[in-house]
Amino acid sequence: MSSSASVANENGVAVVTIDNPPVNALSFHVRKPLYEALVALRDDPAVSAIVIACAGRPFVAGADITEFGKPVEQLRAIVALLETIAKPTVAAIHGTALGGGLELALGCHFRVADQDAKLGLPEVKLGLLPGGGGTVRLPRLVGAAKALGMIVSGTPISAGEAEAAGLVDAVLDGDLLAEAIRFASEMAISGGPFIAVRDRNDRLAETDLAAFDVHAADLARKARGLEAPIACAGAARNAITLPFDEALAAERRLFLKLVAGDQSRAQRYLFFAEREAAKVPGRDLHKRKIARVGVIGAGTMGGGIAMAFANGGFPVTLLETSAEALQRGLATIEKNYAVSVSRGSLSEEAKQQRLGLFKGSIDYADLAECDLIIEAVFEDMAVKKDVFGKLDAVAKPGAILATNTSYLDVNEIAASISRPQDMLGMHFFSPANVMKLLEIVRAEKTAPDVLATVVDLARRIGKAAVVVGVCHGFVGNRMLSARGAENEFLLLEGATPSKIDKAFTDFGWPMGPFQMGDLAGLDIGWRNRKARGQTAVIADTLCEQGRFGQKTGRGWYRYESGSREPVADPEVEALILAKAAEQDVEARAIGAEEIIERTLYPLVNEGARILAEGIAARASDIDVVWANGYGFPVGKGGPMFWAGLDGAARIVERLEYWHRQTGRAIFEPAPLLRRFAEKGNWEGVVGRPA
Ligand code: 3H9
Repeated sequence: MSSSASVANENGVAVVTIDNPPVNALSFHVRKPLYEALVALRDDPAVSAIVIACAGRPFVAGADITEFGKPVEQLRAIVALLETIAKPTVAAIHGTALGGGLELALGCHFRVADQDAKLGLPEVKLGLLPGGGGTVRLPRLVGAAKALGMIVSGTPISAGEAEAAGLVDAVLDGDLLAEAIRFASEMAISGGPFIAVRDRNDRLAETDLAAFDVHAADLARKARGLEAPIACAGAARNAITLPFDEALAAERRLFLKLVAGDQSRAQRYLFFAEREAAKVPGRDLHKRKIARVGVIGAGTMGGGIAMAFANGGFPVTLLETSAEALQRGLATIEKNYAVSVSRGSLSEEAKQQRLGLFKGSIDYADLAECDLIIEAVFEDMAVKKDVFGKLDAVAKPGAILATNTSYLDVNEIAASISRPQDMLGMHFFSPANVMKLLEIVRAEKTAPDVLATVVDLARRIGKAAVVVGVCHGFVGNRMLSARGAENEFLLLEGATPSKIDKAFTDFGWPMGPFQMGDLAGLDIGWRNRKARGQTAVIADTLCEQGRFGQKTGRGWYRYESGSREPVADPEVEALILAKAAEQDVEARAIGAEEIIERTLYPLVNEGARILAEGIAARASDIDVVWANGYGFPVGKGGPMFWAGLDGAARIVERLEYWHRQTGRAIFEPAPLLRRFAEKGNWEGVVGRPA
């Protein structure tokens, strides 16, 4: 018997244990012995019941994602085999049962779980649908509506919720395996009947198909060009309308189509890219202990950062300059948690628990007990240096000091304190308690163990962390500038904000640059431009007119009172025409393709420069930044992955074309991009970091 799937006999109950670290993925070397073991146990008269359990941290976390593209048929065969077994079969679930792992459990007659278990079908996040029968079996247990929500969102549910929905038969206290064996033994003694999930049709019969279709259509609208959510909904519908075997065959066809497609390839790439980004030099070093976190500034950013840590279970000291500002900040935090409670995403108990982790202060001395202190004060070098001077005086030796800056030179701040080795940048994205991206800015003198500690900590609070070097705007905002550099020219030449935004949403972005500008506030960019001595003829005029975006009800668009829906504004269009006339620019029709070429190709180009400079260690790190912080469509993998899909040679050719047309440096192809075009992939061009 293979060590990856072993069998023990406990008084007639066979226990099959899958042991395939780190997450018990159903790799080929697990599937084969598992199948063989189940055949033997089915035919063994000495076995009265079978428990499937897992060693290590989770139950099975799914099919082995690295094996896609190779035959995966056996998982379906294992589940089908389970359904031919006449004796009771029980899945004992601890940790997570995800994807193919939950599908394996759905092949069993019963599922028992410990209190902390989570169950889900996250395949949609990999651009797939559950391909091991999940779309056909889950609705039979939890009902079509609940299954649709789980399959299309990919979000796992807790053991308690699974029990209430009928997915789990019992949530067990104590030693899960011992209790699962007892459960299986009792079932064997009861004599059954043991009905396979495929034969349980009562929940399906209750389905309101019209309501299902309304819900599915709503989900399809939100899919923004992604194929997987639509395929997921279609497969769940088949479970209601088709006989079991036909629905199963349709699921298989859909799975094979998706797994061979570019979108799933991109999303699987991003899955591994996020994990790769955490692999930084020094990651095996001893990490500094972080028991309490300090946050300076209780405004939108500081409050969000403090919540992100409290959500991860860390006690937080929140510092402000006055009792009033502190009270305001704490009240906002409480209000934010209350909104989560009212939406049902947080329990009242959890809210109280999180609020209990906050300690407010207006005295820097209180930060002395913190192991990590993050300042989130006004974005101004002198103000930041002043804060760090005070921190330097009170922080305990070895405490990590971080600045949450979007643009400022972290080396310069580090040079102003006595312990630059303990300092780095932590660039959170607003709202910091929601947005997944965290750019961790490594300064010249940041100690390797400080970097490793913060990367590890970031994962513990659920962030997608990417280490970046010091430059203006780091990876994300620097590339964002490149993306927006042509916006004003496009407008002057005849495009409108709505037209450009539509080209972006058609591409798969959640919103275009003008809508995003209105949401973020146009005054931020204006202030930034003024500080750098730059101008933008149209955007500057809008700001001079007090049009700062949604917050003033007018920006690139108009907003009806209380609405966030952008409405094209003839005043803005007139302003654009007037500015074009002033500059003698003749309007012409500008198509979506040109818009993409002049905005997204410079984005890729800047990414190549960033790679060449070592500001990002890998092309995939850049993609993690863009997919998690800026809404780059995940089905295209991020700008650098997309450059490969769209053809780097073509991008270089078009950049050269626009360079010839405009003479603008933004279009001059980066040498690394040219090499990528020749070699065909970034790995061959930049290699992997040390
Ligand atoms: C599926 O099941 C399809 C079926 O429906 C149909 C088939 C016919 N495969 O995330 P972590 C690696 S699709 C291979 O850092 P955590 C991961 O890369 C699958 N490798 O740990 C990492 O490697 P490394 C549906 C996998 O504790 C290491 O394990 N299932 C897989 O933070 C540790 O991972 C999913 O989508 C895998 N399935 O989180 C679940 N999963 O150390 C995907 C992980 O070299 N997995 N690895 O960097 C997860 O969501 C998280 O890994 C999990 C643990 C929550 C399980």
